[in-house]
Amino acid sequence: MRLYHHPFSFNARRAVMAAIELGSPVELVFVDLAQGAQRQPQFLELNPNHRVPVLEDDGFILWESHAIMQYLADKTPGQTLYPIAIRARADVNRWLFWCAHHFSPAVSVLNWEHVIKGLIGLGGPDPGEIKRGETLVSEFAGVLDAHLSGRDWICGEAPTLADLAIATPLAQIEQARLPVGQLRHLQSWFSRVRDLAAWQKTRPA
Ligand SMILES: N[C@@H](CCC(=O)N[C@@H](CS)C(=O)NCC(=O)O)C(=O)O
Repeated sequence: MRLYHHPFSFNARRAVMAAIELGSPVELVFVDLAQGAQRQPQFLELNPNHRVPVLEDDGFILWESHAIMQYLADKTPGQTLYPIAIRARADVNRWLFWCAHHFSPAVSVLNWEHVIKGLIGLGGPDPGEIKRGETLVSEFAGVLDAHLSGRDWICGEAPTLADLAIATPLAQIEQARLPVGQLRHLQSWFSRVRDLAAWQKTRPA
């Protein structure tokens, strides 16, 4: 299997982390986003949305990071990251959708304003966007923090796809000035995720 990624993409990172934790036999293929490789015809054939990650498995092409995580887990006999029991699986799915629809987009606003715009020379942060991003992140991170009170992991007693998916947008926690410093349950959980081998192995150089 080939997994197209970029080391600075938190969307790609969650798929790469899942592959590592699951022991999936993937070959990582670097897509040079800074040079616009994702808009070249060859890549657009894989993903017309011009985004990483993309998984290629013997002619089957899959994009969307959360779907890739689920697929890799489903291909792995005996794995524990994505429970089989219907309610346990629904719980993980709930947090994966929450990540895709609420948490990641909220964090992306502040990542864009505080980190990416500067890197690609698009000028300073927009105060209106920062306020919008801070409001969104505070709201959703607050939900996560309350959920993590008395829990080590988001679903059940051990890490699942939910922990991997939701942690990667926090990678730039300081540079993106995410307003989560006071959220102590979230902070302790995030330090547990940072101890996972997959987190260490996917740290951008
Ligand atoms: N919903 C998608 C989002 C993927 C995404 O936005 N990837 C970004 C990198 S973090 C990308 O490839 N951007 C390149 C572009 O927009 O041209 C997923 O979860 O896979």
